[in-house]
Amino acid sequence: MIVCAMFYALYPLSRLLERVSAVWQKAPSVHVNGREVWDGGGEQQQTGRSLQRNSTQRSAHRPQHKHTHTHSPQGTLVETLERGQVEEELHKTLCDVSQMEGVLSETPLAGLEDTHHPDPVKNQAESDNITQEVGLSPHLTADAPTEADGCDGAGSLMQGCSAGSGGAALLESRSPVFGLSALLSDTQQFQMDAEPVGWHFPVGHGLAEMCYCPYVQFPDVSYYPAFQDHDNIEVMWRVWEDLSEPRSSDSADASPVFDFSIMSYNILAQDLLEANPHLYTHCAEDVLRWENRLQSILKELQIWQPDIVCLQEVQEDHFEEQMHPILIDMGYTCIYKRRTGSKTDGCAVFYRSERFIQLSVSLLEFRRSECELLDRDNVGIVLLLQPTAGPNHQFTPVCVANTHLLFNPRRGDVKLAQLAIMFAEIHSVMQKCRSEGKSCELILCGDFNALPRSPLWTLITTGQLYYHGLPTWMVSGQTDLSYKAHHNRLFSPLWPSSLCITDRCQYKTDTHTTASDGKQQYSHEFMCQLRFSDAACVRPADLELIPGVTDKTPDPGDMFNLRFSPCLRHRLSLTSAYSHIHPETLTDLVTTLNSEGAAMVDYIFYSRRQKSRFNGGKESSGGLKLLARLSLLSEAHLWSLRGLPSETFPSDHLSLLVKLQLSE
Ligand code: KL2
Repeated sequence: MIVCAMFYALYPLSRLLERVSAVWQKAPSVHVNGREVWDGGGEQQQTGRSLQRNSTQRSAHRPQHKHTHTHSPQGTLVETLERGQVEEELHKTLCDVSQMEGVLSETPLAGLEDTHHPDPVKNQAESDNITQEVGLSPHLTADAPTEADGCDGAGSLMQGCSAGSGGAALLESRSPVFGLSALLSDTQQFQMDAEPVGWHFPVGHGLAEMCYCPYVQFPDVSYYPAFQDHDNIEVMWRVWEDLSEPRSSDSADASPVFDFSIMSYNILAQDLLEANPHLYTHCAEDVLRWENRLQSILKELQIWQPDIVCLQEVQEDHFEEQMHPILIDMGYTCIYKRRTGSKTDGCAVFYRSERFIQLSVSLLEFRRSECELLDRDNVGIVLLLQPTAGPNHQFTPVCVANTHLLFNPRRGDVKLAQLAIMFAEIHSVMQKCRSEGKSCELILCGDFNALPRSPLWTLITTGQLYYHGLPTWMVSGQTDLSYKAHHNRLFSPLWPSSLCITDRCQYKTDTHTTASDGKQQYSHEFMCQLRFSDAACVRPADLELIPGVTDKTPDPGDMFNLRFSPCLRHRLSLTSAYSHIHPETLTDLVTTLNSEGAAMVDYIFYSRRQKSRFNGGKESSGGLKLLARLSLLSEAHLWSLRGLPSETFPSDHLSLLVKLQLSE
């Protein structure tokens, strides 16, 4: 017995000492923002929520690192840890270790294998808690109270401003390569003599050079010193993915092109952050402070210099007092639309005045007094921009649309109606453009509060959605409410005809256009409406009577279906610029993360240049081509960076940034 007890008491202690000595000998770790980073693989069942606790615990025990921000020549944000700080850290951590030894000698039999927390009893209790919470916590919760009614009180602002500089040249792309064995290895690795595996990170010029990090430090050894044998390790988490194809030597390919970049970014309104503190329990106070977040948001804009910026959750006072003056100085024209009712945030679009001329702007409110369904305060902006080019070239205008659809996961019906209004306005703007004989391209950005492959996403990307009997909670895919006995389902018509929007997501009043030859052209929708009008039902006397065909009695069922079929459609042919799966690791990529979960809900959709069947599969002229996109991260990677918001990423969403090419 005594021998047994001695073994249990001394074994963990010896493990600890071994680790300390191993770390002293050789244990440089991966650092981001001057802090060690969890690589997402140490404990198989570890979730974001448990990680968040680790990081909180750690920050309570350790002094904040001082770190410096540097900009690489490409404007890439990199942060470097200084060696002196590391050594200071080392000293402090050793003190932690000796304290821990004291605790362990008092409670030798409890929580021996777990070195996360100095107090093993507390540790056990916490991990139970975590498991429970993870099991019970819904991915996302309904927001009925926060999305409550309110009276209209829209604030909008449009401002012109001076010119700024153009977009940066396309960076050479290289995706990060992660050593899988490093992800799966455990702390035993520190005792091995063999050459350890590590991570490779793209760094430096064009991200082509690789930085080799020989060791990865896991959360369960996070009490141990952070020691580096390099002066600096620069780690870059988001890299440019180059999607451009080499240009062929064809004469057709020599046509002029207009390259530009566009960003979509939900910057997390401070009022919403403060209204939902339970979503940010994993964050240090500092990263939640608006002044700090604003600086990081502006820095991101300065680094990437997007030609067009579509923001969501922009708080009105922050926009007017802080962002707008700075953005004007940066050379942007700014358009802002606040949400209606008592909501204090809204959508904004900024574009470089030097690169685009504004042809039209529509500020949309989705709350409609005539329609009971549309009682929410979300808004959208639809712009028509003319790219500025040399005197000899005229590129087609680009319609830029930005929105933040309703969050409430249960109200897919409202989301679809809001999207239909957006589509109807876009269609109207593009039709107007086409009626002047020009073609028109489209970029639709925003936070759609819907997951990839959800019915709402399917409608956007395929142009149609058969929804008959679909439960409303299923529309966005945000949460699974199938366990509920009763749920509302979607049936035709989705909204009353008083909204004047058809099931093709077009305004009913968009009856005709004037073609370039001056002839009036009536839309199919318009003609269908007239089908059973009195004038149309006057049957010429000599017309042969064929019941159901040439008689004048319409079939009521037919009439109903004609006006609103159980299928929503649109003809905007949109493609998502981002894939929702990492091409190498096949993990889900996310655009938002908080204490309750992570998901992809933000998108940049664009009208893609079509391949023509008639010219040997080559791309037809016109249309947008995706050149590059700034890579996204998986949930595990984001948690390894302490979740969102963080010092590196100032919102609970990541920015989406793509480079597109317009050809004549
Ligand atoms: O998911 V969002 O966050 O696109 O990042 O959009 C909404 C939510 C935003 C505007 O309504 O506020 C957030 N639980 C969690 N998040 C909420 C809730 C809620 N009940 N209500 C609003 N939001």
